[in-house]
Amino acid sequence: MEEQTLILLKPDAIDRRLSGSIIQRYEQKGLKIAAMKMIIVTQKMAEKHYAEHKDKPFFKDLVNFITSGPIVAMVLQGLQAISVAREINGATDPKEAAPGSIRGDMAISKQSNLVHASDSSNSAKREIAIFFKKGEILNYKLSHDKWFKE
Ligand code: 3AN
Repeated sequence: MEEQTLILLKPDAIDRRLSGSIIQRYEQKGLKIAAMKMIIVTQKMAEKHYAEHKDKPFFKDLVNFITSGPIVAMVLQGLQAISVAREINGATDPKEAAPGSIRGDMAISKQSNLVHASDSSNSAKREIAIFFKKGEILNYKLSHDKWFKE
């Protein structure tokens, strides 16, 4: 099934000049960029995005980190995009993330783990709406799309 998912390249990804290498991994797998922009996340957006973690001890650090510098937000689209993007990212704790995943290859700290990807279809809908207006998500075909079947 075609899905859309929200991806964030967190401030450490930009700071370490890794955005190109990270985006390449999603693209080369076969996910399509439906929307993309660079922004500085406001406190309000961060608290909304991480609402499910608001009672966790690391919530304040999480919000401080994601608002600490520019990020790249993207909507990626494709077959099973939600689970595929999370596989590409690797486990939340980069020390446990499989080699070959973004976190497995490029990160070591749980806080500074480079990327975010929505964890379910409900989260994807909710999170995409925090970062993008409807008109910013483009509906277009790539020449190979018609051959992409489950
Ligand atoms: P994921 O990003 O893999 O979906 P979540 O949703 O469990 O992980 O956690 C959201 C973010 O919170 C993670 N990306 C990570 O940066 C941070 N985080 C999760 N657990 C911890 C922790 N124990 N200590 C510090 N930061 C954490």
